[in-house]
Amino acid sequence: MTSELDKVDILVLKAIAPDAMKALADRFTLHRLDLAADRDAFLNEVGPRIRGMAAGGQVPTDGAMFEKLPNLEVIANFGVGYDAIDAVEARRRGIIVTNTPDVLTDEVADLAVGLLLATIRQIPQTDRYLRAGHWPNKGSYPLTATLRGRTIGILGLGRIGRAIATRLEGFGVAIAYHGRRPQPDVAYAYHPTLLAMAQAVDVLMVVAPGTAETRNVVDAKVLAALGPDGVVINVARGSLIDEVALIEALASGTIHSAGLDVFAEEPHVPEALAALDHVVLLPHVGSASVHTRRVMGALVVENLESWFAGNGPLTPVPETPWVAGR
Ligand code: 8YV
Repeated sequence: MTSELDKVDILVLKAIAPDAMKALADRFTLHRLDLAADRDAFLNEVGPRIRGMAAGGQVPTDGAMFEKLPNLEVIANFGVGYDAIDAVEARRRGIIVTNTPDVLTDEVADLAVGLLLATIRQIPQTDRYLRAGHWPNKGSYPLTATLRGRTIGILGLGRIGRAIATRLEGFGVAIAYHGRRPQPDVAYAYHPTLLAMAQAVDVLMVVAPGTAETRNVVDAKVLAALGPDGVVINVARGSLIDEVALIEALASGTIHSAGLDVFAEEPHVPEALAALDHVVLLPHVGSASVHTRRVMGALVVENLESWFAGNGPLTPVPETPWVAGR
């Protein structure tokens, strides 16, 4: 790599994939915020030198941080969701934001379908039953609910939502969706409101981005509309679901069960949720395979390299102040 790139100081908010960390260290001068004993003192010292950032891990990246990074040009986020970054404030300051779309779509869709099956057929619970030695003593595991005959409502038919829908077609279930607008190229039933969709389906698959508009959209009313056979699967962001209302709906039997890969206050999961045996809880692992984290990491590195080589960002987010071809 050129000596020009060697001079660029990059702030790393949290370690990303090992290959990417190595590639970043080879090409740039890295400053690890996650290893700093006193983050404010660290940012005061290195902040003015920082021109690029490798973001991720849900570390808040907002105006307060930008104040300490007056020469920041680009933020490359490790993940497709960039709700922890204030992209509008970044745009106001002329800072480019990139994310990692496409490279994780199939991985997250696979996990979503796995979580759906695990939740409805109680796969983790049956594993626990066997390991606890109950099979020889208590006999077969109690019969479970089924995917058969269900209608799946997808909240957010974006890249990942579509990949989930494509997989679910193979399971012979009916598919519906809700989003900002109907998508003319799909045959799935469109519902103009989330509540109307919840009334029409018995699985709610949450895949929409975490934004101010989607905060707590899955509320007590939506859960009640799903009904006692209702199953909620969330692979998006915890912020989309009113977690207190969800716990109440699960505890009271208002809905049947839930499979959650994301939570409101990660990595903290409410004890009341963990105490419920009919939910399946995962520690935010949607994209977490060695393969997919490697390609996500590579895209973070490529975005930073491309920017500092003068070729613009490769995968800018929609809010970012970049006009392709300028
Ligand atoms: C995270 C994710 O980025 O892509 C996303 O939006 O939620 C994940 O892939 C991952 O946890 C790394 O922070």
